[in-house]
Amino acid sequence: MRRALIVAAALLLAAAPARGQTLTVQPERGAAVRMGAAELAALPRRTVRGADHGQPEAAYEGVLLSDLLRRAEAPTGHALRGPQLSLYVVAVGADGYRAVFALAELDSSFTRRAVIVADRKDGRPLDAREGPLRIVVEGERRPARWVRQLTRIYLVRAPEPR
Ligand SMILES: Nc1nc2c(c(=O)[nH]1)N[C@H]1C(S)=C(S)[C@@H](COP(=O)(O)O)O[C@H]1N2
Ligand SMILES: [Mo]
Repeated sequence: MRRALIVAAALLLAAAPARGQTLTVQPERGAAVRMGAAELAALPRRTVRGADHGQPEAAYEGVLLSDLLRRAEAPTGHALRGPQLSLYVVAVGADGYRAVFALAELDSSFTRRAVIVADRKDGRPLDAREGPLRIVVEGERRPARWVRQLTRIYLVRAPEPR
């Protein structure tokens, strides 16, 4: 019995993807979409230069957050209009840290500034404190929304004011 339990636990661990390699994207409605290394690898790459607190400027590389959201049915480009402008995104780190972006802030039809989910810094994978995934915002003066150890993305609709 005990042996069977140990074997079962070992099998479960072996089947689990490497921790942190998956990102959960929760659409406004419906089931969450899990994105692993394969899904990320299929998207176009972008590089954003920026500096963390007291650090020299670095080249962060990854995929556009809006490309991930599009895969979770978020409206982009021409479809991001009217009532859809009340949508916002909550980026969550493994420690529960959260930062909010309006969906329009992430869309290349609204802004020139790329917001990426980075997996590399100066050509190397992000270290365990920063990654494996981190939000990086082009042109942002402070890195406070650069969520480290990014695990979840929520798409949320702002409530109607009362
Ligand atoms: N997951 C997570 N990401 C985070 C934070 C955090 O506490 N947890 N702090 C933010 C803030 S306030 C800053 S300034 C930058 C750099 O934080 P650091 O100096 O702790 O690396 O990361 C941002 N991303
Ligand atoms: Mo900060």
